[in-house]
Amino acid sequence: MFLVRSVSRTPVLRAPRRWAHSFPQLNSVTEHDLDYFRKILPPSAIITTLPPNPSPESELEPFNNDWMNKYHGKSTTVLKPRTTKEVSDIVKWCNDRHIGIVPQGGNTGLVGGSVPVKDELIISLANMSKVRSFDDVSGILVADAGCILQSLSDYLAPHNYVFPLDLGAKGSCQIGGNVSTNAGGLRLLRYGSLHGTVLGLEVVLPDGTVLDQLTSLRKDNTGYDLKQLFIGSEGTLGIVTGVSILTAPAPQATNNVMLALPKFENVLPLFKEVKRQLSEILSAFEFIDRRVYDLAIKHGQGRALDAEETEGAECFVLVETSGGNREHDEQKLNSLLESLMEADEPLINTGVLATSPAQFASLWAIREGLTEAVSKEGKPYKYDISVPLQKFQEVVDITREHLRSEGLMREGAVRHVVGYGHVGDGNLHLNVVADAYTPEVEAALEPFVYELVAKYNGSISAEHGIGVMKTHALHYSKNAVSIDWMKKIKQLFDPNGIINPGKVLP
Ligand code: FAD
Ligand code: 2HG
Ligand code: ZN
Repeated sequence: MFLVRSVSRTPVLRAPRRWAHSFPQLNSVTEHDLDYFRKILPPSAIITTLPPNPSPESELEPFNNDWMNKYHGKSTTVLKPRTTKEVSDIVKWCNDRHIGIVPQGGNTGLVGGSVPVKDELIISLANMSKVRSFDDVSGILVADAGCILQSLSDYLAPHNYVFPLDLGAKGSCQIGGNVSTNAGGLRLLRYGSLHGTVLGLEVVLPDGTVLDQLTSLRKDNTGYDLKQLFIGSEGTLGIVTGVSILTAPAPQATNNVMLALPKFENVLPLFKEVKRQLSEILSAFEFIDRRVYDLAIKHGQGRALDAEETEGAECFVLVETSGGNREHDEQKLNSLLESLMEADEPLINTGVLATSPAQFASLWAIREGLTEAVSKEGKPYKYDISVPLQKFQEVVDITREHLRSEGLMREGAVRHVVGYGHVGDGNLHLNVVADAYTPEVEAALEPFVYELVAKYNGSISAEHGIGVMKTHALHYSKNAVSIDWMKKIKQLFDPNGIINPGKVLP
């Protein structure tokens, strides 16, 4: 077992909590603004609770509340433009009138970035969902920002290409939202980050200007690469309306296997061995601790493994291979499993190899269903962190012990502290599942978790972003000079502070 010890608190990290982030002086949407929006949009593209024809509040609810139902906005109006020109006209109007705007994709973000802090206007990209072009020689896809990730994967399948990003929210999240959060997901190990695969963007800037950088070139070293600024800036610098992205040839064979490990200490030697033996065909290496596996099964995510397959397992690793030759790949995977099982001191108890597409999907359903499972179990506090791989379990155990010492590991407060994530990318999802979001639990977790991460020189946000949740904690992962330059860039692009106010920057 890991040594559970309390965290030494370095005074330099004890900056005061800055809950009240700077929020610019902005105006609310009025009937006068609606008169203008009605001139450029059809009635079906406007949802508003303002007179003279107010929609019921319930129609605004899905836009005002985030996926976790943790963050709540008070917007009166959602607009759903269909073209870049419409987005540009709306943004220009709002900039002139100093009206705050929240760009919204699928609203699956996990840091409160996609809903208003106050009553900002919501611009939903849902009506911009067309594929603009696809080149089946280069694999370059150009699509509207509102395309849903799953629909892009479905579009590519008959062309024998795959999207270089995959994540559990693929049925709702949009490519514009993915780019704006620089989503990592389940395929990063194989295809790398969006900073590499996105080739060009079309962005409506905060003054309404359209920045057209929708190039389809693999190589283009002509000056500053502005598109990189928008990848991961969470809608604080502009609204992404189009994306050009390099997709990948579909693998001819995919396999997966769920490995049950007797102890966490085996995960790292296992990762080394799996990489060594599978080399180029390894496409995912995902970690699931025992507690969260049990929650997934309890809440119906995937089919449970047999009791003898899970007995004595402290954690699981889902390994996926994707390659060009089925026979060759299966041979490699089988010989990996044989060598793991026959070792003098085996790193695994068992390995459950999918032998049909249904089993393949079921193993992935367990992993992809973890987020849903913890949400069904209670109210999750999510810490999406990068820490050295050796520290994964320690972070989970230390956090649990800390909550226990605070008297919070009890009914009515915290039910579970679990860990899962992308071992291959050094990204742990620490989830603290509570009965309710309360100031008491939050005060016990923050800045405790952030200090722990900083102690390991980690990142307080590996892939979900900062949103509204972590603005006050940005300094744990970025120094003062970096934050200062981020603020200067924000000021340059958005001097009136209208685009996604209150997000990312303290
Ligand atoms: P939204 O939630 O609508 O918005 C997210 C942010 O981007 C907001 O700040 C918003 O203002 C901004 N934004 C959205 N669209 C635009 C646009 N067109 N232009 C400018 N700004 C925009 N994340 C991962 O990284 N990896 C995962 O594996 C992963 N798995 C998930 C699994 C589940 C079940 C859920 C619920 C979430 C998961 N997420 C994951 C988080 C989330 O799905 C991603 O952050 C996703 O990229 C958000 O896309 P979206 O369209 O829902 O964006
Ligand atoms: C995942 O990897 C997502 O499944 C969500 O990034 C993580 O639920 C979470 O905390
Ligand atoms: Zn993740």
